[in-house]
Amino acid sequence: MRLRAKGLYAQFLFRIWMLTIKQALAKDQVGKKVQVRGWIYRTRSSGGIVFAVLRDGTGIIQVTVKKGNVPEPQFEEAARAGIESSVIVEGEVAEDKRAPGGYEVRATGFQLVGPAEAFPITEYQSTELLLDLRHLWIRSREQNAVSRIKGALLRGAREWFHENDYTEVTPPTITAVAPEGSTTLFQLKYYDRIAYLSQSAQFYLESLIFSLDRVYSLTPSFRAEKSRTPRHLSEYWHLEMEAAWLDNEDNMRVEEELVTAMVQNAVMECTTELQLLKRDPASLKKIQPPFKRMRYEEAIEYLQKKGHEVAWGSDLGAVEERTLTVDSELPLFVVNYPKELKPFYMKENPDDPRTYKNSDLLAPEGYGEIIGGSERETDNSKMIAWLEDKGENLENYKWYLDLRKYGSVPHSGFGMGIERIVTWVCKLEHIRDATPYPRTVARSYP
Ligand code: NSS
Repeated sequence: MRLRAKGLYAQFLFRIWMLTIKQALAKDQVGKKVQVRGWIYRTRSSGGIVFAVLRDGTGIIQVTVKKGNVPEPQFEEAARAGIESSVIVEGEVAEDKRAPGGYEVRATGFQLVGPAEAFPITEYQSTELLLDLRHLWIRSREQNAVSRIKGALLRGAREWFHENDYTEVTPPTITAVAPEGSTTLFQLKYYDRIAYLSQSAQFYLESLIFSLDRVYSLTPSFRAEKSRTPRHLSEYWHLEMEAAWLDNEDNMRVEEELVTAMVQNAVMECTTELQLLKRDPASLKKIQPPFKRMRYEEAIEYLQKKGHEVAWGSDLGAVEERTLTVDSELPLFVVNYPKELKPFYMKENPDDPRTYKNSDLLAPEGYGEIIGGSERETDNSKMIAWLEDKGENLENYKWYLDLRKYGSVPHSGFGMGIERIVTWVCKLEHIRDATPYPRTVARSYP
């Protein structure tokens, strides 16, 4: 509080502006007196000068603290301050080609706010250790970039939905239904009975279209995925939408437009962050509709030609999805899957009743499925037969089946795994790096 008050006082008296590092790196700051604050990212001293690189949420900047230019006790503090100490620096912005970003702050004042003990993360660390120290590793520049890109993708999505008259709604995450099958359910004791953590908000979104026409939600979804893979989390952020009067074709057009809006917003807001992660923004600028469509049947033929041992009815796993998209620059829709591979709520395809009117959207470069969507079945008798066959308790689905009884409409929707799209856009090897605190079979700490 005292520091804050002091800072404000200084700004008021001397018009020295507290800037974010991104702001301080702008050309028009050269020669101006500024304050920046953040954490020490790197530091070294040589011959009476401390070269510290400071980071905040927006970037990094070099600060030079020269003996004689700041009061002696402040110089000593600067020389002593280790990596991850939090500091406030006052000084003049100057151009320096050798500094990261091309500018530096030449300090006239230095305050050590929170000294840091020897930081436990050094340059080369095992993946396991970095996961144990996740609460500290999230400060890394890579993790910072991923979080900023994820934020930009979500902002792009919300803007698209807003412009297209969708209402954001807040479905529950404690439920009695299992839209995606009972094998991946997390069960919890809910007072005197059993409930589940939600796999998908879909059924609730379906109910809300009768009030709002077009809705979307962003919620955590939970899947007890027993196998360890680079694309499955036990808890992930699920962006789902549902709209009345939409058929499967319209649904795919929404997906194309939404993915494009998200990716282009990330390119616009986060070019530097993408480059830091070695993702060329130019490759993302090409993400524009229309995306290619391939029937499941064609996908199987293509995979067979490429030497995969698959037949009609085989599920497409990570390996098959990779083959389908490894050479493409655009996402690919695979449409009309066989019924036995997908859930009961999908609408039968009248052109080939062995299949559904559905689509999975696969990311380019072999990243695999990012969206699953479909037109919804409106015939209760078909859904009841399936649920009975699977031994589901129909009582839990009574409310859902009610929706078809009172003013049923053709409708469609889809769900996007946010960490899946982040993995692709950020060119990550493993989905766990697409979220600050990954939850997997092996890990619920920290
Ligand atoms: O199971 S989905 O394919 N489909 C649904 O849940 C529908 N009920 C959504 C809807 O129509 N409203 O999951 C949708 C997406 C899928 O394409 C992946 O991108 C992602 O959710 N997903 C996951 N991401 C990370 N980890 C796991 N385990 C995971 N499972 C699905």
